[in-house]
Amino acid sequence: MIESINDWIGMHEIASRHGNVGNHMLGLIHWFMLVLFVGWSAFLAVILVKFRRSKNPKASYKGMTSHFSTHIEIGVVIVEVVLLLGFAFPLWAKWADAKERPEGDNVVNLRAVGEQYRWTFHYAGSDNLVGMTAHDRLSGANPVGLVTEDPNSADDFVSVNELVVPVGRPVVIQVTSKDVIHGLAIIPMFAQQDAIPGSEIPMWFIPEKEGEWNIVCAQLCGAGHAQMVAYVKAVSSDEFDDWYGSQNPLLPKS
Ligand SMILES: [Cu+2]
Repeated sequence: MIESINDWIGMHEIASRHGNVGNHMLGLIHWFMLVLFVGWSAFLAVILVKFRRSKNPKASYKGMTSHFSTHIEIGVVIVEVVLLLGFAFPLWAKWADAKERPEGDNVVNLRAVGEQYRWTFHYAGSDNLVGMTAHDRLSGANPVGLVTEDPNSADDFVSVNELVVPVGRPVVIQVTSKDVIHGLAIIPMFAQQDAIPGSEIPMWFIPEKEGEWNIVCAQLCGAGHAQMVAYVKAVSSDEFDDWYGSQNPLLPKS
């Protein structure tokens, strides 16, 4: 019942593990906003009737004489400070902590490189280690700037505008950009991260449902922003391994 308000207002379907928690939270917030909307609307209606001109021909210059509203306001401030400092900040610190990031053979490691106007997904290859990259190595043939001398880069491959992920395994994406600020918004995975030139910022999620959805750019990045659409394809773990194994390394074998 609580989730249904999200469907009712046209929220996107969710396909990742933590996304269901986030969506549940959004459901609660929407119900809460509905209660606030109804409450304040009723308050406005009461005020309009109660203080109508025919009943109050002369304005009162004193207003309220009790401190009731001051106490309420202080109470609201205290509750909000507790919510922010006691819950929101610690939860965010835990989520952003590198020690909490999934690790191991099971994890899919990749980079997402934004540019006007496409996403290049740079996968780690069979060693599951993403090769070193450098800005001065960027070229048409090397769109992510892989450093040839790094042994970890030999098996790395890229997928342009198609992000393939396995259901049930953690996906860790280092998000970056070649030119301006972009935003990697994978709405069904409930994950979004700005892509900032010069920074590699991690985001991660565990896909829970097979399917194919759009990835949109979440930052107004130029005239072609609206065309900057990629795809996320969540497949079974076996199907993912087949796809992963069939990709050609970006760098030619020397
Ligand atoms: Cu963009």
